[in-house]
Amino acid sequence: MTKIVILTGAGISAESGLGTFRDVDGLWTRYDLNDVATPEGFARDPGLVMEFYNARRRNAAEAAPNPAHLALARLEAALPPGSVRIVTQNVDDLHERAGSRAVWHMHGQLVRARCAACGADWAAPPVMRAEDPCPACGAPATRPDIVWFGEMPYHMEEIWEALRAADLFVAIGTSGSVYPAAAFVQDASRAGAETLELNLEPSETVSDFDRVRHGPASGIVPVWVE
Ligand code: BJW
Repeated sequence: MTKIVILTGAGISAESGLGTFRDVDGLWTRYDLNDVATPEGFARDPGLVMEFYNARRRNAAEAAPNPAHLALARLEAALPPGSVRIVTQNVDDLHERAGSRAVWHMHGQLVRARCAACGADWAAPPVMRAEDPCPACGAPATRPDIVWFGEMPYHMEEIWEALRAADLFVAIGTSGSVYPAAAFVQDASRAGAETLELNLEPSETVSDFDRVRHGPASGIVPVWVE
């Protein structure tokens, strides 16, 4: 059975109307990532960080999966169970809403909340406040279930194991500027996988890929899948 690991980034959701981070009109041109995507920023101003993620949760809920998300769901459905694994850096739920089942959210999810005191996690309400009590321990220590800079991404052991077993590694809509995800192409290559980049433009790691195809995800992903 051929094993395919697909890494996705903000570019796959761009045509669903969700902003990327580093493009000309990206989120990091409007917000300082040190303020909204670090534990230190959250400690300084939890209200600002909650506002940032409450707005993104609202935008993601209003967005719909695009042809790229739908094509990946079709690919998973068409192949034997266990053949396709999506590792997404995205915190939206558009892969799941497109029908993908085998999805790991390495940078967390907008639809989940987490307790900074005991680590419990639960379904996020539409509007979250840092002083909301944790349902498990009662501490007023609610935070978004998001992996910020300096924090350990989720599912790392499982991801490395999947990369070691992969026959094909595909990166879609990611700039290749954030680690450890940016190193997955090298991890997969070393383990013998063929590698393919599908992105609007060459990423920072483009030279590490065996094959590349550049264009909007809604066009090139369905073409690759069919
Ligand atoms: C389209 C398109 C269309 C547009 N169609 N394409 C090694 C060296 C140096 C530093 C480090 C290192 N290792 C770790 C670090 C530190 C740090 C890091 O990487 N810093 C860099 C800035 C250098 N990393 C961390 O702190 C991570 N933790 C960690 O490393 O823990 C220790 C560890 C050690 C060893 C092993 C394992 C772990 C945590 C990183 C957390 C990232 N968090 C964020 C924000 C939270 C989530 C959120 O709010 O949404 O995650 S940052 C932000 O960047 C977000 C994204 O998931 C992530 C990646 O961005 P992405 O998806 O690539 O988006 P863009 O905007 O950059 O690119 C979009 C691309 O799409 C572009 O290329 C466009 O061309 C393309 N595009 N439209 C197709 N229509």
